[in-house]
Amino acid sequence: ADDGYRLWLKYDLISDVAQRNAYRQATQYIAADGSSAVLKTAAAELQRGLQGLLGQPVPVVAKAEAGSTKRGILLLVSPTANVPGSSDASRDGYRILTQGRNLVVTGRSEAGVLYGVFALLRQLQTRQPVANLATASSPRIQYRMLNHWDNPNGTVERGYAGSSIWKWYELPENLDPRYTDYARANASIGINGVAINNVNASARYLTPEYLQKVKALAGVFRPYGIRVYLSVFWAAPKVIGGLKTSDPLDPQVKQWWAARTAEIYKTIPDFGGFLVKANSEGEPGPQDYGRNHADGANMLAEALGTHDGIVMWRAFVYKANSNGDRFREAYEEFKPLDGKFSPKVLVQVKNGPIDFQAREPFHPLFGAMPKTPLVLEVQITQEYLGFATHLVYLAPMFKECLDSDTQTKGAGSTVAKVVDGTVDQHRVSGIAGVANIGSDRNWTGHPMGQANWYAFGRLAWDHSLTSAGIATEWAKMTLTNQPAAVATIVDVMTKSRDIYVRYTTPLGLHHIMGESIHYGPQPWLAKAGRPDWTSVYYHKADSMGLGFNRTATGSNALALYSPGVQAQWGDPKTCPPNYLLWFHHVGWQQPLPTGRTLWHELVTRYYTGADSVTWMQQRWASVKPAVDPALFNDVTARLKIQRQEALWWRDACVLYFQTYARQPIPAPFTPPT
Ligand code: GCW
Repeated sequence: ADDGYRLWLKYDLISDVAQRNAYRQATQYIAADGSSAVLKTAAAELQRGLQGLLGQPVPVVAKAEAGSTKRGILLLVSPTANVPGSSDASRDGYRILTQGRNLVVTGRSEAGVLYGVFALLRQLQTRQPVANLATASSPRIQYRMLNHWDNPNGTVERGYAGSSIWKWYELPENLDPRYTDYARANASIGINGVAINNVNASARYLTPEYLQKVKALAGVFRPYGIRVYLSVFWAAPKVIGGLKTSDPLDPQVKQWWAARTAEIYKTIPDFGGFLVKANSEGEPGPQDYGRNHADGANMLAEALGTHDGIVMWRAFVYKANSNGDRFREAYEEFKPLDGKFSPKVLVQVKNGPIDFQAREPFHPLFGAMPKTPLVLEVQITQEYLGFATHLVYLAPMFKECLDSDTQTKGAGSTVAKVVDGTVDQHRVSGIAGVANIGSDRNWTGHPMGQANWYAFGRLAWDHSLTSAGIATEWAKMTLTNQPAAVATIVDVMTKSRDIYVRYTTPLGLHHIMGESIHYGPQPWLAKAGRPDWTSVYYHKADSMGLGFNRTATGSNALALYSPGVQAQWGDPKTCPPNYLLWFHHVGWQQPLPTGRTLWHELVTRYYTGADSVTWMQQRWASVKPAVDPALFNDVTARLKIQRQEALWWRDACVLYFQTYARQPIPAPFTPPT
């Protein structure tokens, strides 16, 4: 039985003999010209993949054999390799082409060749031809990051797949082989940086003891083209440095960080840099000393000095006891700082303005800070999307944000193009995904959650890929190559996110989930640690209607967007129904573009959403003969829970909102008496 450990890098023997033979003929040896660690990794991975897929050993040699009649794969690093693009990111690009009897995999860097090797293996894994191959690709984004929210004690904040995979108490002596498999998986999808610890950070990672552990991990990742980053605790100078302050403008504090950074680079010469959550949700930060985010970020940038490292400063902030609209807060704190950040600083912005909800409009900071490179942060772990229990394929959600048109530099200034730097001509660009990885044997708890890790990497590389295309690749590599089953699985996957939204938060409802655990429905939550942690703050249900008025007659958060976006979303008649209650308080009897009243539409979505889970169960049942039995049973069982919980969400929300709407549940959803 398949335990899911190998992810999408299965390399099982191709059963179709004709196909296998065709591949075998084209891959008789590997020539790796060079001795760098990354190139060696590339050759070894190719050898391993071919051995598995084709069932025969493939030798690795140093040079193509002149005059040989064999057909080989040549791995070639060349500064002039003809890969698309000329940006820094394109250093990671690759080209695969047929040259005479050989296949050449080339890139301007070793990492480029490594990515080319994985692309070539993917051709075989998805049963694409390799004869006359001519394909090339470069990443559009330079820093393609996973963020782990892992703690020193082995827990994972918002992690649903077991504990942390980092065994701090065994490091640096013991290197769990899993670290290597983790690096392989990341490299296979182009991820080149990992922040290994929680943004609610412990200062401990900056101690000499922990730096040795981090160094050991960095050593495992380096041959895979992956650099290590650390989340830092702002008050570290006080907590572990013995200073009286952590004021970024204090000379001693500056000196402390500079010394720490020098020590880090002595230990880890290719250290990637710092990720910072400051003055957010109780974390300390420069504002504690009357300084702003730029003061803090620039001080760290200065500490990095001439080292090739960056600061990713998070914009996920909202003030305690805010009486305004939390939607506006990051914008209000950060927009005035545009132009004030050092060139080594990137500001990391969540996809939406609140907090990783199942559907959010794009964050208004995208396009609003033209002088600052913005990193897009998305959440791969399903904090608000059913943990590791609900099947929700996230590529459509990531794409929805990436494809949103900010219109800040005319039509087509999409979030993707803001982030990849093309809209505002930035040299550096980044994207980060909060990992869903844990110690579970299959890494992600839900077997289908692997697809979200995979899809994040693929979109970080190329945001123009389609959700269905990525799902197809993943399903073939991970589950089955049987065409009808692949089509069914891809259909279920691509519809799953919309289905989840329908049975939990349709029409732009948001933040009505269970208190603090963030699981299940709790729309009635009226009292919590802060008003903007309640549900009623967000849905504003009353006898008149439902939804948060963010137009000029309300919080006016809409004014943060460009005029074109405001015009469309500001009018409930033209606002897409999916965002309606994000921006409008709509009367229960108000007719929507769908032809139904708000109440009727709301109920319709909750019911059809929950029923669609039954559809998912049926579709999944039909692929039984095509997928591994253990994996099939696992997904089947989780779908059963998902159906039960969809009913829980539906009934909780419909009955709660009914107490305000005071309307009967419309046919055909009327429960039998
Ligand atoms: O979504 C929220 C989570 C917090 C998290 C925070 C953040 C790391 O509930 O657990 O803290 O976002 O992104 O900083």
